[in-house]
Formats: sequence, structure tokens, C-alpha cells
Amino acid sequence: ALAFPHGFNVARVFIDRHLAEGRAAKIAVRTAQGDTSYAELVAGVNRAANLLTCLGIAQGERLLMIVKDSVAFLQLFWGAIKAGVVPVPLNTMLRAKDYAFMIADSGCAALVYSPEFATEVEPGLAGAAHRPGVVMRAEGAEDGFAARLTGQSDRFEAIPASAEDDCFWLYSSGSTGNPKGAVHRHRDMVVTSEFYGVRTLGAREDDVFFSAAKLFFAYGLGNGMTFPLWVGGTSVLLDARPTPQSTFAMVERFRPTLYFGVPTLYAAQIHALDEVRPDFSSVRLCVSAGEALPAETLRRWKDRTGLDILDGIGSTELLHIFISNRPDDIRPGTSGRMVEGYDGAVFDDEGNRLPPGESGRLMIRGLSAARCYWNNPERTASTMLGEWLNTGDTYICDADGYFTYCGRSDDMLKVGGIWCSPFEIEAALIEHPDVLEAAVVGNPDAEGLIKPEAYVVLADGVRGTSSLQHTLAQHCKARLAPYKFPRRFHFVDDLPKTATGKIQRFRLRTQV
Ligand code: 3UK
Repeated sequence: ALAFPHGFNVARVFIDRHLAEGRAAKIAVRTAQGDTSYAELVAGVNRAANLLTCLGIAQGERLLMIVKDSVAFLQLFWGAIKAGVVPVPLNTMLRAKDYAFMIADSGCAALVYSPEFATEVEPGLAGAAHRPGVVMRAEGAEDGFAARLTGQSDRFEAIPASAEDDCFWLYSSGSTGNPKGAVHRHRDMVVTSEFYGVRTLGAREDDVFFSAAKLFFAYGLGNGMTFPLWVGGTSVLLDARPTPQSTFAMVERFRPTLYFGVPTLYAAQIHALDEVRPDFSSVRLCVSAGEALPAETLRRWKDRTGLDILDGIGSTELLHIFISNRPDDIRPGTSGRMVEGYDGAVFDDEGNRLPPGESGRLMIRGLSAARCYWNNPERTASTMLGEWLNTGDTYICDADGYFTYCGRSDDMLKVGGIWCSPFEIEAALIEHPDVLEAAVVGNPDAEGLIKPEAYVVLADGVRGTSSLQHTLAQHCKARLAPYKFPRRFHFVDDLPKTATGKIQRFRLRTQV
């Protein structure tokens, strides 16, 4: 068990501790703009805490951050926590109306944004039903955050807090409805860093972390900020869009030891590896999360780079990965086994625990689970069920404790009276060399019965003919139970995706 001393403010262990442990001169963060030592990081965090305090932002009030991956992100996040202010990093790819909702929903006292995002943030502020008292650009403006830091003291004593006190929020965008602010406590980052970062991934002080997933995403926040700070390692931050080219360039320049991506990016990188041969020799392990990693993607990546990918499932509500493969125990096509510190079980709709081999709702309990959704008692009540958290995912757990993803609870299809996972069909489709990406949804046929339908992005130069449709249907039937094949095909240029790269299957379903 983890121990949390009285008056524990989590910034003491993630920030202040490093000076006492002799890391002042060690590089904490590397970006294209330069390196930042632990001493400089601690000083910047303290200046930010002093600035937020002297701007009159009170303990418990929210600071919305629409900030690119940068040292300023860490200064704001940890400066807020030291000052007792609640940082709320937001997805930087959203639109004005989304920001307007979150500004009002959070009732934030302050908002800081990188100038790059002004065209959506400023109209969002103008249209919001609430106006934060403090609005600053992260950099650039004379009265921006960076400029105002310089006058502040580089010392600040963290406000005492308990491990159960609210610490930060992350908004989670469901497939339907408004985003929900998941309220996380002081202990939660310690729990994810120790149980997943150290004991599952094996993160160490000499690791250099590079996360293609951004810090505003719970996955990126762990990979690119909390895990490196927990072990006293080094984080490499990319402030631009992660593409095969930009991520390869970062790997070659900064030579990370741990690399974190999402399946869509791995797939694009694999295609790019046909043309280029970046030097991955510094990397010892790759991680994937956000959506299930197809076994075929893992196989091709290992084939091209010689490296394994650890797939694991996490969520905003649980903060990071709670079921995962291990470096010495990888089962391609599964999410792996429970991470230490978490409990998981598969339930039927009536709340009964299901035996191994049966698919049902995945529920998790663990100490990093969000306390509630802010301002949303209905969603809190339907998701946080006592100590269990309903993930909304359908999973099968086998007799050895390995979990296999079957789709979102609401994505599962009943085809001919039998449960059918659209994900399983997609995985089969993308094994075909002519297929780049695929999404399968259930749409009603002429009889009004739900049938799987495939939206397929073809590889470069391949034409979507009717004979190809037949070939792909045969390809699925040959690999899966005979009813698991798409009855219709749509060849499309791209698939609708969320800002974080998840396919929005609901957009492909027939509107009724
Ligand atoms: C899905 C996966 C199959 C699943 C996340 C790592 O993705 C993260 O958080 P989100 O709140 O989404 C959570 C949902 O995404 N999912 C995530 N990973 C996998 N499905 N295999 C996977 N490996 O539906 C889950 O409920 O955006 C990922 C760490 C922290 C995170 N927040």
C-alpha cells in the first residue's frame, strides 16, 4: 500500500523532492526551444504559484489551461497545485462552443491559453455564460503568463492538503452529450505513477520519456509529465501535431528510451517506414493506449523496428492504465492483465459477476478513480457505482486473467441474435493489404435488422471495386465466425474521429 503523510500536497513529491535528492542540475524537460533543469523547473513552478496567489485566485478555484506541451504547462499545472488552485487542462483542439461550455461549467476563476489557440479560445470566452476574473496568454503578450512570472519569487511553500482533497480535473468527452469534468484527488497521480509507471512499465530514473499523446490527455499527462517527475527522469515535449515525420524527428534528435503512441499513429508510422528508416535504437519499449491495438499492428511494428508495443487500457476517470500487457508477457490482441493496485471484473446487465470467457461490462475499482463528475450528479451516479467504476466497455476475461476488448458497451451488435463485436471485424479487415483503416457499425437492413456495415479507407492506389467488396467479405468470413462479415461496404477517404483519434462510430450509424 502507498502511504500519504498528513498535510500531503502532491507537489512535494513530484516537484520539491528533486532538489533534496540532488537532481538540481539534471535535465527535467527537453523541447525544440531548449532544456530545463530540475532547479529551473522548481523555480518556475514556485514563481507560477506566487503569481496565481497574488492575482487573487483562491484555494479550490479552477484554472483552465488551454496550453500546448511546453515548460509553461508544467509551471501552471504544478504552480496551481502548490497554491491550492485546481488546474484543469483542456484539449487544445476544441472549438469555441466547446470552450464556452467548459468555462461556464467549471465556473473557473482563471484561464490561460497559448496564443496558437486564440482563434477558438477568444470567441469561446466571449460566448461563455461566465467570465473568469483572470485571462492570460501563456506567452507573447506583455501581460502574459511568461512575462509576469519574471517578477515573482522562486520560493513557495506548498499549501497543505490531504491525499483525498480535490487536486485537478480532466474533461472527458463521451460519444454523446456534453463533456464531463472528472474530479481527481491529490493521491491519484501517485497511484498511477507507482502502480503503472514503475511496477508495470518499469520506468526508471535514467529513462527519457516521449509521448506523442499530448499532456492534456490523461494518457499523455502520465507519460509526458507525472511518470518522468515521479522517477526523476527526463521528458521530451513536442509542441506540434504528432505525425510520422515529426515523431521520427523527435526520436532521432532526443533519443528517448520510452515511446508512447496511439494505434492510429502506429499505423501511419508503419506506412511511413516503407520510405524512411529512422533510428529507434535508443527506445527500449513502446506503449499504446486510447483504443485497442490490433495484433497485426503490433506484429508489423515489431517486424519493422524490432520493438514491442505494450497495449493497455486506461481512462480519464481512472487517470491512467489499469489493465496492461507487461514487457515480459505480451499477448497480442489483448489488453493484458490487471495492473497491481486495481481490481477488475466483468458483469452482466443485472449486476452479476460473469465467469471467465463471457463478455460483459467491465467495472474497475482502484485508488486513482475520479471522485465524481463536476456538476453532473446523473452521470456520476451512473458511472461511479460505490467503489466500482463503470468503464462503458465490453470485455471478456479468460481463465488466466487476460482481458480482451470487444467494443464499447453501446457499440456491440446483435447480428442474427448473436453478439458480434464490430472491433473484431475491423481487426480482420485491416489485416488485408488493401485496407488502411476500417470502422464497422451496425445499421438496419431492408428488414430493419441490424447488420454490420464497413467504412473502409483503402491503401494508396487501390480502387474500391465491387470485386474488392467481395474479396474483403470472403477475407472476413475466412477468419471469423461466418456471420461476422460486413454486409455492405463504403469506400471513404477518411473516418470521422475525435480530437484524440478515436473513431466516432456513432457518426456512421444510420440516423433514426
Ligand atoms: C478506450 C481502449 C481498448 C476504452 C486513456 C490510457 O483512452 C484513455 O482515456 P479516455 O477517457 O478513453 C477511455 C476509453 O478508451 N480505450 C482506451 N485504451 C484502450 N480500448 N484498448 C485500449 N488499450 O473504451 C476506454 O473506456 O480518452 C488511455 C491512459 C489514460 C487514458 N485516459
